Amino acid sequence: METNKTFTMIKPDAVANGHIGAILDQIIKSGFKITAMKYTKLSPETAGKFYEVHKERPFYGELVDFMSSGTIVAAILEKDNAVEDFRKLIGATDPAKADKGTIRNLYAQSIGANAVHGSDSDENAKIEGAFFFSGLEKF
Ligand code: FUP
Repeated sequence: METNKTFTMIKPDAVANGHIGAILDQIIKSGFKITAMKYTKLSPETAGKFYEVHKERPFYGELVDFMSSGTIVAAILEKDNAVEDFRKLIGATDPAKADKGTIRNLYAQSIGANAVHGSDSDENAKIEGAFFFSGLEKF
């Protein structure tokens, strides 16, 4: 299993609040290389499919509504130890608990509108990357 790739989304709150540039800058300055990127809006069906693993969770409906409420930026990132290092860079799911200087500490609104997604395992990085990007030589 490759350990040098992860998948991220800049979520609708951070896009709407004008933080795309600052977040990408922080990602690049932290040593990640962007190897694919897409600026798009998810339909409720697509957002529902992406978050299917959370289907039974009480927040699933809200999560799907939120993720399909506005533009997002999806990207594949490369770096040694990408999944773990990126989870450190974004901070805890709940921005109130995210370490100072992390992306969620700086830009997230709430546990739901939490600015960015980062894959939680190499296996999920592969699945999530393929969900948005296919047929590319790199992947
Ligand atoms: P994370 O891996 O940090 O994105 O967090 P989870 O996989 O636990 O949750 C996925 C997404 O569900 C979060 F980004 C936001 C949303 N969520 C809620 O809205 N409420 C919760 O209590 C937990 C997660």
